[in-house]
Amino acid sequence: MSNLINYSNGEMKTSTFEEKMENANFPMSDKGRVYHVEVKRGEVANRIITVGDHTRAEEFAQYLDKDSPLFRLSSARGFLTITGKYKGVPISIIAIGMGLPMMDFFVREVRSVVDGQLAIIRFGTCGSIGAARTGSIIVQNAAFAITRNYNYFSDTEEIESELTDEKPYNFTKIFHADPQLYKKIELELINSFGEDNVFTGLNATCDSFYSSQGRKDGNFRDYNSNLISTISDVYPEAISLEMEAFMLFHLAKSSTSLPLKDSNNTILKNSIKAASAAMVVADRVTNDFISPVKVHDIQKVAGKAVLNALVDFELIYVHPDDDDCVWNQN
Ligand code: R1P
Repeated sequence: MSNLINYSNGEMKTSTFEEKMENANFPMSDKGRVYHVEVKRGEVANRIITVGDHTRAEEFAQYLDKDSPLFRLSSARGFLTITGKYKGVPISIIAIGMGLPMMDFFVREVRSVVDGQLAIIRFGTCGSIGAARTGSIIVQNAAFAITRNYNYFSDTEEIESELTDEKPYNFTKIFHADPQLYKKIELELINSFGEDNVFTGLNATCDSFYSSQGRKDGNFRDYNSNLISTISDVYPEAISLEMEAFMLFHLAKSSTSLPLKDSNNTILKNSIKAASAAMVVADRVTNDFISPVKVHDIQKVAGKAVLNALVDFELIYVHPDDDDCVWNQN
């Protein structure tokens, strides 16, 4: 690990909080570091795999080229950025923790420090509400969000739902993954796991692991006993539940052309290409939950598949590949 630049133990320790933050609108330090992910220009590649937990990020990072520098930055807010090369192509693996806001922090802050297009693949874990059993993989080619309708719970007394038009959970419209990117991932995963173990379909991103995924918890009034069947009524094609993919697809769809222009100065829309896949850890049909050993076995194979898909995905406009980039610093 001699080429490891470990900011946790090195000169950049707690850098963000020692650096003066400027611009309350979009806080950035005087050294160019963003407020929560703490990266600056040259520390993140245009091709990114994002995961929930740090262990998964480290497992995937084992596949990065051994003869290239490996950059690591662990932020005070729980983001872990690992940047190196895979098959000679710059790649970042970024662990973001859980939930919609963490995906929002990550996508916006990283977007602000990288020039050109971003290709972002999420590889996560999910629950299955369809035919996929634990240990199989779901390629999430589209997602909608289920959010708790907080107003519904404002009454301290029991709510008679018949007396109100409000519903306890809101469903958004569907947002889509980039078709080329998700098909590359699907192909790589099928090659690795076999056709019977890879499912492709619509995902529900929920703002709670518990209430808005229909889990029962007697300590709270959640009004969610019919939620899983409501999902099937509203979106019968939904096959998985997790907590981030919708925000990724939504922000990719909302991304502007900045900083993209083609050689004729034509403005190009949507600088972010996004896709998502997840291993099934919780089977909400049979109530089975995966073993930790199986999670690591699957991650090892899936990590390689996702990396292969990502380096094979063409990006026309990328960050200047100069000496300021961590993957060029020995
Ligand atoms: C909940 O246990 C977490 O696991 C899933 C959910 O989306 C949520 O973040 O994904 P990750 O394993 O990627 O975190």
